[in-house]
Parts: sequence; structure tokens; C-alpha cells
Amino acid sequence: TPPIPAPLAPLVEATTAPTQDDLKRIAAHRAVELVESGMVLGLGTGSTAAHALDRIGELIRRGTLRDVVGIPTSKKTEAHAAAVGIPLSDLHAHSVVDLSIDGADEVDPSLNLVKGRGGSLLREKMIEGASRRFVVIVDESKMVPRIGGSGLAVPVEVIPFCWGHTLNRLRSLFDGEPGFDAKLRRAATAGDGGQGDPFVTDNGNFIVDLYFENGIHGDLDLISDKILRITGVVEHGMFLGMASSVIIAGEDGVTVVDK
Ligand code: ABF
Repeated sequence: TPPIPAPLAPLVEATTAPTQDDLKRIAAHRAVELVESGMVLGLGTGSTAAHALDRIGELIRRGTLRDVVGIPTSKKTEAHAAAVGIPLSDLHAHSVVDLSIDGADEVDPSLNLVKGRGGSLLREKMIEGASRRFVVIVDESKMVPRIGGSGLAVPVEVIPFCWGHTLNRLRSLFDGEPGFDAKLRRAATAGDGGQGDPFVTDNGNFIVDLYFENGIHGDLDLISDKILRITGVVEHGMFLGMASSVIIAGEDGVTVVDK
């Protein structure tokens, strides 16, 4: 006889105020309600998406979801999905994805996103761009009036060859922007004073982080084109017009914004 599945974990302890991680889990679980048996899923990366992986795995083990396959957006997600029992596939086998669920670093009122502070932006953009529906899951702290404005970086994946040249070309694109800076992302190594080895993506590339003082001003599509036209740039972390819906979990409840 098969083992009796454990009961589903409660979303939040009823008596305590939700933590940021609770909010991430609430948004993730809401998104997983959209998953149906037989679907091809894009599996996101990051701490919010990790809750979705856990939930999908739980529903597969309970027999509630059958015949789903997941296409992971990073090596980390691949390992996590395998560990929770989600069957894996790729874009070779499934060039159209039914539903992708992933987190974001920033979301503006038009549902433009910044992603890739975890370094997985290229695979995320490939898989989420191949999706019929792309659902973004965030806690309310990710909502911003203008992307690039929260003081965190807008990442750009570049090839390692002559990365300093590519960084300088990115810098010259934003010449004159007050407070603008571009920096090579370094691997997090304690005590290296920020001068350690470059951070290397799952694709063997480097990341240049762009910092804007007050967010990115101007026509975002035009700015995207200019960045992508620099030889040596592979992709950037602005996801423009790609999200179908954003599920926002806040202290006052869940809000779903559709495109
Ligand atoms: C992925 O994870 C990335 O695109 C984004 O950078 C990050 C968000 O992480 P978290 O959910 O941990 O805040 O979605």
C-alpha cells in the first residue's frame, strides 16, 4: 500500500503577523492554484518561486496533480524540483510552456519587471517568453513606481571575453544619468572587499549590474534595444510586457493584477 500523504502545511500560523516569507509563500500557493494536470510548467528561481516548487511537489505526491512536467529556469531550481519530485523537461522537448510561475525583484504599475538579481535572468527570459501564461509572484515590497528605482541593480548578462569593454559601453549608454553606475558582479566571498572572483551564471557568463539613482527614465523598449545591440551583451533583466498577471501578497491580503 502506498504511504498516506502528510496533511498540507498551514500557510501561516493563525495568531502571528505574516513575515515576508509567509507573504512569499501565500503568493506562491495562490499561483499554484492555476496549475492543472497535464501542464508543461516553467519553474522559477528564487525564494518566492521555491515555495511554488514545494507546493507543486506536494500536490504531485498527494496525487492531486498528475502528468505535469517542469522546465527549470536555473540549475538550483532543477535540483530543487528533482528533490520534491517534479518531473523535468526542457524547451527542446516542449517549445511551448503552458504556465510559468516566478518571482521578481521589482514590478512597476504596467507590470514591467526587473529580474535576475539571483543571476538566472537568461534562462528565465527564454522559458517565460515561451509561455502562454507567465504569472509573477511577489510580496508587496517588490512593487515600485518605476523599475530600477529601488536602489538595487538592473542586471545585464555579458560574455566573459573583454567584459570590461562591454561594461564601458554600457556605461557610455547612460552617460550623464545622475548617480548612474555599472559594476561587475562578484561572487559572494566573505572578506574579499568586493574584489573576489566574478559571479558566473549557469551559462558561464558574467553579470554587470546597472545602478540608477531614481529608476530608469525614458522609453523602456528603446533602452532595452540599445542595451541588446551592444556586442558582448547576452540579455538584460528588464522583462517588459511579459507578465500575464502579478500576484501580490501583502499584510492586507492578496491582490491579483492582470495585464
Ligand atoms: C528570480 O528570483 C529572479 O528573477 C529574481 O531576481 C529573484 C527574486 O527572488 P526572491 O523571490 O528570492 O525575492 O525570480
